[in-house]
Amino acid sequence: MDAPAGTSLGDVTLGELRLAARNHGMPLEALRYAVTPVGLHYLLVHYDIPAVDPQSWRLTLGGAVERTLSPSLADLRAMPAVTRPVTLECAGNGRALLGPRPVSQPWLTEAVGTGEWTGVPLRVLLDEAGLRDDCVELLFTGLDRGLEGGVEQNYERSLPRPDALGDDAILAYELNGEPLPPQHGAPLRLVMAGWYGMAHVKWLGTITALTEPFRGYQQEVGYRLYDSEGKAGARLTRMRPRSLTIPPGLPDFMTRERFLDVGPCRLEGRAWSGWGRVERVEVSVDGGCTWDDAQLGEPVGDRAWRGWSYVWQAQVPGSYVISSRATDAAGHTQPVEPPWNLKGYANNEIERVPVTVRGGA
Ligand SMILES: Nc1nc2c(c(=O)[nH]1)N[C@H]1C(S)=C(S)[C@@H](COP(=O)(O)O)O[C@H]1N2
Ligand SMILES: [Mo]
Repeated sequence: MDAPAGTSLGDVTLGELRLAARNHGMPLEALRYAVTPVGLHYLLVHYDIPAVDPQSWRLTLGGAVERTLSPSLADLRAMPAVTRPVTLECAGNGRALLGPRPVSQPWLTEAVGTGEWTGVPLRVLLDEAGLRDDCVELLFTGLDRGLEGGVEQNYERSLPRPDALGDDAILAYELNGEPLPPQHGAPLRLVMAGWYGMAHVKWLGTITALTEPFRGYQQEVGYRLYDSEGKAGARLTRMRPRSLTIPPGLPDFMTRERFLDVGPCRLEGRAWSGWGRVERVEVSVDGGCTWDDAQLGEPVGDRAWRGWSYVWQAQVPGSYVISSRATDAAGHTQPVEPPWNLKGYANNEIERVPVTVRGGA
């Protein structure tokens, strides 16, 4: 079979390994924490972490506004603040499970985490600057710079005006009660609760009110679902539903296969969706042939994951595949067959956790 350009049917390449060694996932056992400890939160950095001096740093908010603003970090900290637990997932999560494999950061399923973000609602700052009537989008430009697809660029993305003015947009300067660490966007990042990771621009330098839609790389080329002819289609916005299980039992060092003993096994996990509250999680222990409802916990927040649990009576030694499947309030659920697309985005296929149940002592 011929794989499309930019994909691979073989082993992970050195280029993918280089990215994977820089950008780590959340070890899935960390699903046990309602709020992910900072060092366990997944990490994705397109270029380099920029050197930013928080003392001299200022945010510039300009373009189609009545007043250009350039607040310091102290100015922003003096403004009204909100704190919100938000589940963040990379749009490329699940990419390496696709065949052929789109060659980029080779995520399996662990590009997720839930942070407690503190900052100024973006609307507060936009109101202070006064958006002109002809402003249609807000552009968020990071201080990090690199080359991608042959284009030298700062990482930057825009939001439509109504989304930027909504409750989900926060200019965050703290994560889990501490100043942002360098890798997560210090001193200031955008948090766009419910949206895939690419929208949450880190290391903010400028915000520009635009009178025309932004046509830069991360909007036009990146973060779109490509059709079979390789034409860029829909832009990615909110996260599709996904449920993951805390890996049960003991892992094998190299294969990561799980080993359990015969008897009751309490399965636990967390599920989220950017389209609404998770209303249902089902569990299967036979590779998706039969499903049972899990018990749901309270969501950690209105834009954060929700815990679930299920007691499995593992009575017969042998091989099993554990799966869980989330359904959200909007009726979206998870597919068995991954929705293949050229850049490997939004693959929320149902997880498969192979386990071996061992008999007697
Ligand atoms: N400035 C900047 N912002 C960025 C990125 C980046 O490379 N540069 N990566 C984006 C992507 S693709 C993701 S998934 C999230 C990751 O956020 P985290 O590293 O804090 O988990 O940040 C987004 N914001
Ligand atoms: Mo991402």
